[in-house]
Amino acid sequence: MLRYWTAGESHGKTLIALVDGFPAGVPIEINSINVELRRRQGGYGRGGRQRIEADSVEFLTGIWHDTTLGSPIALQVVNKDYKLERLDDLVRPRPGHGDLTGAIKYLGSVRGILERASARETTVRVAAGGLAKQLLGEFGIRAFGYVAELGGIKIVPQPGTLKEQRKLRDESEIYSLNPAQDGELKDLIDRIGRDGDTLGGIVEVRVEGIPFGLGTHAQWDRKLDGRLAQAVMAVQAIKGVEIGLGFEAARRPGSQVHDPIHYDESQKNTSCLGYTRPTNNAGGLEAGMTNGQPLVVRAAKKPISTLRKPLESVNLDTKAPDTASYERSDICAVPAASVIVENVVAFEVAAALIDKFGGDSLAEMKARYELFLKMARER
Ligand code: EPS
Repeated sequence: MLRYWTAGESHGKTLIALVDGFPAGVPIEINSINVELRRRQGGYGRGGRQRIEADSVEFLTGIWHDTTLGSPIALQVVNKDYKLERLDDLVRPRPGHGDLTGAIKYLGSVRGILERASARETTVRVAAGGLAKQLLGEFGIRAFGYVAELGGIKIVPQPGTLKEQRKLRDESEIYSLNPAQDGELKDLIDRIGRDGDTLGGIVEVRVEGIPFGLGTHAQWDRKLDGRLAQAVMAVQAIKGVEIGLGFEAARRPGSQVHDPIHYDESQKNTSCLGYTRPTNNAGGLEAGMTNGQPLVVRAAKKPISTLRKPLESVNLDTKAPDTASYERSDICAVPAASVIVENVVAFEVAAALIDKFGGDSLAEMKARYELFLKMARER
């Protein structure tokens, strides 16, 4: 069973993830995880914090000669902007952040809540996902995230192969599949920023090369769609998760939702095992199991809740009406969310892969994976 926990505060000394259940024998290439971390820091609309940080991961345990041992992997990303001891408390909670709810629930300070509720914590979720992606890569599985909509503007994706689309996304400062729309979106972010406001958006993640049969129909807490929804919904500021057509499926008759099943012998050696589908409205999941089609997950991110032109709030000490506190923040972190959601999805897919093919060593997993494909083709 692959799982992880994180620890750390936004302006504390460090951020930590403890990854448990990762198989032995997986070669780890640290640079590609650092590339992910730097991508998470970027994208148009970020604030001053990212000019201070230069995130890079350090593995503390579980890896020897750049290869996993099968023992727990502790990793950390150190905060350059460590100043927690010097920061004051906030008395005017920000609507939308955890300030009010957390201070009441824990009978304590707002600072003590916001430091942990902050999306800075996603740094180590991306590092854990980056680790998981190295396992997925051994099976030809690739996760790819991008921004699909920003501030209510739909981005028209440019078609292409995964490689071509990756290039497009990496050219876009919005991390979208249409860099030609960057200008319009950057103008919108600038205008909203000048107004002291913030913007949200929708990110999409596609996972290709995923085999049949990850997840299960048999029990609610092991259905892969349920696990993905929890992992993605638990990313800071995410308010909605869709798989495949998502909410749109509810608006159409069944004949325009379900993906017909065909068989094409020439595709027998691809992840669909020959069972082609002219559409992928199910987003690669039927009855909680992968169906050999690409997985498609979408997430809605609300705008950042720290507004330079603050909303109404109250002073927690006097209970008098006031405006919410403002601290340095981002105008838009939707591009970063596409990196974060890509990596949390990758982690859940890796966990499901281990559930199906065993998690002691990569060599055993590969042998069982090949055996399963052979048996499934003969089914
Ligand atoms: C965040 C507030 C800002 C963001 C932060 C999330 O941090 P700071 O208060 O240091 O300016 O930049 O996100 C990150 C630091 C990050 O690395 O993503 C918040 O309050 O949630």
